[in-house]
Amino acid sequence: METTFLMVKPDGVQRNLIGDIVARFEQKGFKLVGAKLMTISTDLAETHYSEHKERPFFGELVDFITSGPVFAMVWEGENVVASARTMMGKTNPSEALPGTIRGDYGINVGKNIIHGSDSLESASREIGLFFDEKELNSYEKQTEAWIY
Ligand code: 3AN
Repeated sequence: METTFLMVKPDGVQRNLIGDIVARFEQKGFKLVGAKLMTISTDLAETHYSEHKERPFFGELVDFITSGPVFAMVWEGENVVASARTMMGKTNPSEALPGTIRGDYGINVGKNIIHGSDSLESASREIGLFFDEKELNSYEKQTEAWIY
């Protein structure tokens, strides 16, 4: 089974979207294995977004992601990395399809509500940046027999 790192960004927290976003992934059939509300330090933000260091919007991105609490999560399931990206919709909410999180709730590329790892490698890196091993829960769910 794959795991991925998802995070409701400060705009999603302020707009009361944590519950809706968690519900979408639960209802899809994925399993929540870790979650916490936290405020990201500048150091962590710069490390997390280091691949965008040279981009003109890097400063803005770091300021935004540290501007208020985020809801960090680890989800587990078959093909969860790619499925979560599909459920999130395109980076620019104006191009994201209705039915996706960004398509349903976003307008602006800077405030696009949710982050999700874009590959297995980034998932493993990002989970390690945001969570301690002991914060991740391994458990069985009865419903899995009806999902897989
Ligand atoms: P995604 O979050 O879909 O993986 P990336 O990795 O291309 O997208 O971008 C990381 C974050 O940088 C995005 N979530 C978005 O908030 C921000 N971003 C991307 N492009 C722009 C832009 N042109 N202006 C401001 N922020 C941007």
